[in-house]
Amino acid sequence: MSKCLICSDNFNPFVDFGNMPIANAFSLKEELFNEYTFAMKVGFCENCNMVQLVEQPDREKMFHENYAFFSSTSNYMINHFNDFASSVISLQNLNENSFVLEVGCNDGIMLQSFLSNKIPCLGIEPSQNVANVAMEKGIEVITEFFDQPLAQHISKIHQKADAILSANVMCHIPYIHSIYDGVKTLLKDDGVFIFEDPYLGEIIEKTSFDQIYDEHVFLFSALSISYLANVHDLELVNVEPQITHGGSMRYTIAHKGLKKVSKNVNRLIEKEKAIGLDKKLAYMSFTKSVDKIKDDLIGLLTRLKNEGKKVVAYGATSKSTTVTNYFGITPDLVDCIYDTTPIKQNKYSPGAHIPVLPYSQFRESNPDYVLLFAWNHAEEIMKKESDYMGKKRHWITYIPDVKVS
Ligand code: JHZ
Ligand code: SAH
Repeated sequence: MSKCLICSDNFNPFVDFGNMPIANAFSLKEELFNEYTFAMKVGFCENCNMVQLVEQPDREKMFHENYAFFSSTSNYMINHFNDFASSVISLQNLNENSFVLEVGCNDGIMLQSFLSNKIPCLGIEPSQNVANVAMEKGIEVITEFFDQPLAQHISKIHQKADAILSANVMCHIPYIHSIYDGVKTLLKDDGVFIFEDPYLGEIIEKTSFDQIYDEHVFLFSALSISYLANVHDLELVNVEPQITHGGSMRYTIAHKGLKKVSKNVNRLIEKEKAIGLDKKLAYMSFTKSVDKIKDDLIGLLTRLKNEGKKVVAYGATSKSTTVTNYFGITPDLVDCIYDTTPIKQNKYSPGAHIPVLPYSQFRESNPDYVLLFAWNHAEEIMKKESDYMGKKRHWITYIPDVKVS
């Protein structure tokens, strides 16, 4: 039995992925024999409906001065965050007297839009290397982990916030109660806390099991977020689905009773109950679907190897750490992974030890098949590579099921 991080109730895990390394710990050859691993199991709390990792590595093992994920590697995501910022500017009528805080601003992909609109803003980003990129853009950044004590400190040196924003960060934080206490402290009476994360409903529907890795402590739904907000005298007032990261949800939270609650909130909660996200059963069949993808993908890769085909992968994503380690995909089946991120290149993927090579070498490698680990960016990537792939090279995707195209 494990204790729920939200309500302290007991729960049992519904899936066990075995021992997993840190998803973004790309290693040099000499570091390969000293890899940290943790037991990756996921459970569902029947009391508060939160889906969560049973065990999490310490935050310093994941977020530090060599953090490997830089947000601005996708042009689509740059536009997405520019649109996100514009929607907040009009929702809250922001101007040069306002104040915006972003938790986990990474390389400044979203705050750069506030900066160019001359709206005062502050980023909180504990990973020094990505924070440096944001600071080089002229953005003010505190390079610490956000929590209640830091919120208290910020409230002494800044006015309260008209908007507290966050993308793909809230689901990374096991000490989430401290974050919500911090939000309660820092948010103006008419302020909004808006965040987005991969959405549980989409993960179950698409069997996108690879959204589960060390950094993703929680898989949120409207059910679990409304419970959490309520505990902190806050309220879920809007929900807006996003297509990013394979299907995300943007949640808007305000002080309880101070803003009108959109009809979308209840509609989504009812839909979640209708598809059974509040019952154990949905999670049991999810595990079976994951194992079907495993059998199909390993079967395909093994057949291609026996036929002497060259298979490479595209995008050394965090998600691929779960895929390669749970499925047992080694350099035997996939030669290497091409990626545009310099800090990942000429290193080995966590656990599976597949070489990660610079994207600039992708085309000369002349593969027969390309396994798309960055499937969430499929539209952007397939468009970019369509001339090169032509008719004689094929993409392999595996969410929601294994497909060759
Ligand atoms: P991508 C990360 O997940 C980690 P990951 C984190 N936990 C999270 O929640 C989300 O981001 C937000 C490369 N690439 O976005 C760049 C190309 O090579 O799916 C990246 O290494 N060529 C914070 O790691 C990777 O693929 C391209 O054209 O699963 C994409 O990683 C493009 C578009 C990307 O996130
Ligand atoms: N918002 C960006 C970055 C997501 S990566 C995007 O959507 O692309 C997740 C980021 O959260 C990392 O840069 C990590 O350093 C940061 N992070 C993790 N814990 C945090 C905390 N407690 N406070 C602030 N940032 C945190």
